[in-house]
Amino acid sequence: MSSTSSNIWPGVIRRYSEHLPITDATPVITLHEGNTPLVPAPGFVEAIGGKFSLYLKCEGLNPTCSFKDRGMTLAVSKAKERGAEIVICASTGNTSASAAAYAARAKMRCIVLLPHGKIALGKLAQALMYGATTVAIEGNFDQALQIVRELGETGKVEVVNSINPVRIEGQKTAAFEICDALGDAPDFHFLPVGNAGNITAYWRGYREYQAAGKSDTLPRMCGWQAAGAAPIVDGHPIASPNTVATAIRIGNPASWQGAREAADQSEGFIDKVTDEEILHAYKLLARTEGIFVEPACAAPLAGLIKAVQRDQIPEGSLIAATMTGHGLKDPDTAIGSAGFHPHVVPAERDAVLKVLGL
Ligand code: AN7
Repeated sequence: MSSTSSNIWPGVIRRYSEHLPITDATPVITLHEGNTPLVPAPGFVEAIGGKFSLYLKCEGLNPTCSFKDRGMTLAVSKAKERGAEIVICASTGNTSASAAAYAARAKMRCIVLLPHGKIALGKLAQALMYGATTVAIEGNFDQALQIVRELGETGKVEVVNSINPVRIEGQKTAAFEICDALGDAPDFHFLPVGNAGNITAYWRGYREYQAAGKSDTLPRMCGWQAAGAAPIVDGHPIASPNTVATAIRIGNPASWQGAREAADQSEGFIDKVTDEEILHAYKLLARTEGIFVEPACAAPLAGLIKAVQRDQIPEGSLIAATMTGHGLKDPDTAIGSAGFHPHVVPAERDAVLKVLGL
């Protein structure tokens, strides 16, 4: 079967090539990322007393189970085009998993700098399995990113953090997919904010699609940080950020300005929620919809609960929310949060019936 007659989803670079900075000379390094489902979540909306439609962009269904694959396919393809041999990133986990996978696919070496002891287990497993060289930093993400910036200046390595502008270009394709699925942009877009690349990317994507005549409206961009790591909301960098949502444990976001512009230009906002609120929304989503996301994704869901309480969402609104990473990324938080207290019984039918009260 020739590639033109194939029905295989080609990945975001080939699907949205006219909107991306590539040429015929760009080698396309893809794991056929993108095309993730936009899942209605009426059970969650009912549980929180909302009167609107909520659609979840389930980015945990990308090849490495997070949204990072959209930007990484482009970052690694462009690095390969330039002849780079080594890619490097700092990461709270998902960027490292994605960089390691695409580097393996591109036959490149990958180095990842991780905040020691603060990486969810699934993400670490991915970086190790894909063969990345992992360096554990006795410090946080912001410190690791500073080191990566300095290593990038040596010219020996290609930085694939979102300070590399092509990462943002790739990530904007999620906004295109949402418009393609809904027929237009939603009224609101909720998402978690850490290093702030993704909110910057979505806003760019929505604006470019409108400018290209492929959508008519623009959403209000509503970003959510964790209270212990909310530099944009608090108005200053946080030296020692902390939150159960380790993915967004970031105190000095690289795309701070992009996030501010997205919120301000779209008449949206950036706000914060506590870890307790995050863990409540995390479990509520799993139990009302059968959708298991990692804790960072629950920040915008907890935010939605807050927005309903504050009466900020007009009746009948259409809201999209990005579920940035899969729940299996962080099994420790899941088990700790749901509680594991097995009923240990003899291997007998009656014992099982008895313990179940049936
Ligand atoms: C699941 O992997 O920064 O605001 O190093 O993994 O674009 O940073 C991850 C961020 C949200 C925040 N949800 O996105 C990294 C990293 C999940 C994430 C974010 C991240 P940005």
